[in-house]
Amino acid sequence: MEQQLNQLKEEALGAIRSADSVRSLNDIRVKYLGKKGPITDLLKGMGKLPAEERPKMGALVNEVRGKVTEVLEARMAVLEEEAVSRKLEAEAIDVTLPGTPAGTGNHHPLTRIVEEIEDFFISMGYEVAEGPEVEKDYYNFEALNLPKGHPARDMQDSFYITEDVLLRTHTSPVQARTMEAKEGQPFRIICPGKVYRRDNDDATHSHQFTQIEGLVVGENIRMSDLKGTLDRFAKKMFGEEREIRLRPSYFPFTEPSVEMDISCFKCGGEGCNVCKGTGWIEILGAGMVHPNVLRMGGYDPDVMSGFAFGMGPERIAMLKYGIDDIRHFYTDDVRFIAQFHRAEG
Ligand code: FA5
Repeated sequence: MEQQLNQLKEEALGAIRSADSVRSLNDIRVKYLGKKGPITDLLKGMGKLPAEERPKMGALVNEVRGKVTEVLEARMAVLEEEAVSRKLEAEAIDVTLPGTPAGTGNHHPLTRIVEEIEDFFISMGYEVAEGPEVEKDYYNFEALNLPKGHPARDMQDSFYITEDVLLRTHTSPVQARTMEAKEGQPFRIICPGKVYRRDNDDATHSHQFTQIEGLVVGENIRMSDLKGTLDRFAKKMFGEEREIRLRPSYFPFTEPSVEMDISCFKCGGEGCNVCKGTGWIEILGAGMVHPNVLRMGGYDPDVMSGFAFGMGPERIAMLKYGIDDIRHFYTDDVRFIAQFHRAEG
């Protein structure tokens, strides 16, 4: 029996040494030390031994069981530690690796240009005014000296909602609304907003685009004030060395009316692809407020005068940033928008 025990011990210790996982070691524990294992069997068989041999054999079985348990527990500790470090290794995070940058948003180029223009006029004492995009025919046309049937209404193809209501075709109705609200007082306003026209979309036209309107009304407001204001504006937006020129034009709500060109910022006036060889680039329409418009707005044209201008910021942004198609502003391609990220001041 002693020999049997020693053999059993060697077998168990060998199995323990070669166990390579906590699970297989647990199986070994059950196999050798469990209730149905050989050691328990041996202990149970002790009763059959002669009484004088029992203490010796009991001690021997206990010794074998103690040894097997001790070695098994030591091996178990090693395997458990290995398992933990394997798990940690698998879950390890290298904090020295560079992080994934979180994408930050930035202003749309159109928003930037509108804000830049607003800031310039605010610095000159203008208030920002707003008006509805769904507008009465009266404010969009009639109050601007464009009665029903006036041929110049065809200059701006309109989206009518009812006979008297339409999507505004320009920001000029805010002129008429502001004059009504100011009740004869002098004022300066700038009005950015969306406008709508039945134009076919192409590289320079959109059926919905942005305009910025400016209007100054007061005593002794003269053409030279308009020219000085637009000159400062052109230099601020396109560089101090810019020249402006005013060409005669026609708008029903201004008299005289002009269109303003700036000297080409690419070639400096010599002629290039941006200015189509002319040296000049058209930027906006403007003029002295027509006496009829002042009168309809509640101002006496013999006492008060004013100047007005209107521009398309998409076209200005296209020129300033060299954008070749107006549709880029509306197709929301982040690759287009992201190009203006770093330029943001
Ligand atoms: C007007 O709308 C006048 N209300 C401007 C004005 C205001 C003149 C005050 C005098 C006094 P016009 O139709 O030219 O004018 O349009 C003004 C600007 O809007 C143009 O110079 C152009 O930059 C822009 N624009 C016109 N149509 C389109 C379009 N379909 N897509 C994009 N921009 C356009």
